[in-house]
Amino acid sequence: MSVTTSKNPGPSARRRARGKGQIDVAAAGVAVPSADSAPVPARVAYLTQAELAALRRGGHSRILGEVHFGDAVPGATGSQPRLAIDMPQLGGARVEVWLSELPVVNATAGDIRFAYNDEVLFGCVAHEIATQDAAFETAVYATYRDILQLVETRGYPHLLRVWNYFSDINSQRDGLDSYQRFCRGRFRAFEERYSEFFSRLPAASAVGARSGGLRVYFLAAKTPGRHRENPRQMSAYHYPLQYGPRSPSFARATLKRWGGRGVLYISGTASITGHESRHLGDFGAQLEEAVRNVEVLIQSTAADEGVGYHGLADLGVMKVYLRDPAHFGAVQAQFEKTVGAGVPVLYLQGDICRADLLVEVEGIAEASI
Ligand code: 3EB
Repeated sequence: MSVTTSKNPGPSARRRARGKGQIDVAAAGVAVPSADSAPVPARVAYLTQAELAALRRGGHSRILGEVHFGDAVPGATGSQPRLAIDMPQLGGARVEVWLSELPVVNATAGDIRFAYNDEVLFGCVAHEIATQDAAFETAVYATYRDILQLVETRGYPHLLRVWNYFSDINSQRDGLDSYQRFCRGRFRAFEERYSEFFSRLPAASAVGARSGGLRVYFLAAKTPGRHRENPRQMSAYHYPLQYGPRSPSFARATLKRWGGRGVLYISGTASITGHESRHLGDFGAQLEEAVRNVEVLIQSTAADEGVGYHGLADLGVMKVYLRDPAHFGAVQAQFEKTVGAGVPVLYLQGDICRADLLVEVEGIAEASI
């Protein structure tokens, strides 16, 4: 069995030529990284259930974590980081699997399950809580406080990337929606822990799930990355008050150099320029704007940080979030035309955190330094 993170080579010869991010899953269930991937300690593969089962049967000890998106997602058992998120997958059924090239140790701390190798710590947490009342803010605060405490005490104090999923993200109660409550709780935890607040905020996504309270998973490292902003967008942590009493605490991307490779963890990116949502009601134009934002983020990182990115062709894996599943066919066709058909994508049905947005994209780009 051979699984690569770039199946169905797309139009990009560059993407094909590099074989970037390829992971061969041998019949024995051992991940054999390609030569140029050797220094990167954690990579994402989107695997079928059968591929994942084969990995597990082979006694694969280098799984950092699994994220299961979909209807019939399994509950978490054992100490392995395994998260179930109630977001339908459109046009496929893959598991997001975080693979390590180094030996992995599993552990838990309170309700956080985590796994770590010599370079990174991957963790996840699920809280079955109502997201529409004031207590949600406190639960988010406590979750982030626990995560920050964990990564610091374990020696992986640098958060690179965080994913947040919760139900009723656009539902208003007492003048605040759940996303705004989320932002307040997260802000408080970061503010309490980080003295140089803005400069330490990691890349992130925050997207609505159908049910299930709060789900958070994260990647942290022993050594720092470089948090990046997008020249086309106002920093989210500087958004004006109209979007909520506390601004969203995240960077547009985080660049991490692993050996000779530059890995860019790109935050959830929507049709926002400056601080305003653009192309209301037009999912095609929103997708185009969001992809343009990603492209500029990659290119500006290349210019400022001296990493050999060219643009969209450097994307290794992506997620596309759609509010309305009826848009899937058209979104997929447009995505494959602009970004390419070769990049593995999870298409997920979920509510974008601003009620006026229809699509959001995120991904991981990789190139040699
Ligand atoms: C935006 O740019 C769109 O609150 O963690 C994107 C990525 C968005 C992350 C977050 C929110 C978050 O404001 C929304």
